[in-house]
Amino acid sequence: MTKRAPFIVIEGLDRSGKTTQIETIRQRIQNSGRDVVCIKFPDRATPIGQMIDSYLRSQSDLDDHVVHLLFSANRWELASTIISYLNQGKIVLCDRYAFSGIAFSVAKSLPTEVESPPSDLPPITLPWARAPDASLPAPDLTLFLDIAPQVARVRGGYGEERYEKEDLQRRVRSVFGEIGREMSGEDRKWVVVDAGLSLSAVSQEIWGYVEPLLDGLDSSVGRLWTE
Ligand code: DGP
Repeated sequence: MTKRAPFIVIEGLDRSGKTTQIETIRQRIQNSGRDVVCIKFPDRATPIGQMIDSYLRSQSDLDDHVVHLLFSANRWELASTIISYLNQGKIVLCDRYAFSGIAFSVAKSLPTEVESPPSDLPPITLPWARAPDASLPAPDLTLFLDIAPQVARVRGGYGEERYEKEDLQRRVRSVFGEIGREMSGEDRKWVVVDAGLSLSAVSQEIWGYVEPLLDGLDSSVGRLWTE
């Protein structure tokens, strides 16, 4: 049986250096002679992605539950493409995935220092947030680039988008921590990388996790949260 390629996800807070690291890994994989495809979520090019883009740039307002389902639908739009790349032997490097979906949506429902107006709708909990993404293609490795929000802010400042605020990023980080505790196990499919280190130290550490997967896997692509 021919092997399939690995599915590798990079997660992290805004300004954690994901984009730079993904480009470095992409080049190293390519230099090793393998095929690699980069995917980024949200994919703002699809019709659903355009709704998300307008929301993120505060050009439209949507209920948090609706936004959550749009982000999930955006991932489902590309689910079969991801599986087909992997089966063709193309390594998929993915910038954000379902874990960002959970982290950002649950974080918005956590209590804040400033009291928010009461809502008729229930807060978004972890099990509720996970449900629409269950059965999506499961990554073989997720690298979480961890950085303290105050360090990320100093690095280059947050931009103009809706979620780029230190207080929210702090809550997002704590939900990522919870997801990480659930996901970490013997299989090393979830790895926390200290993104506060130098670019070269971070990319060297990442490469140590990526390299063993490059020759492919015998198993078929897994499904998220089905066991
Ligand atoms: P990026 O293009 O990586 O800067 O992501 C845009 C913003 O969208 C960023 O603040 C993180 C947020 N985000 C990414 N994925 C999701 C998701 O699935 N759900 C929610 N609510 N936010 C997300």
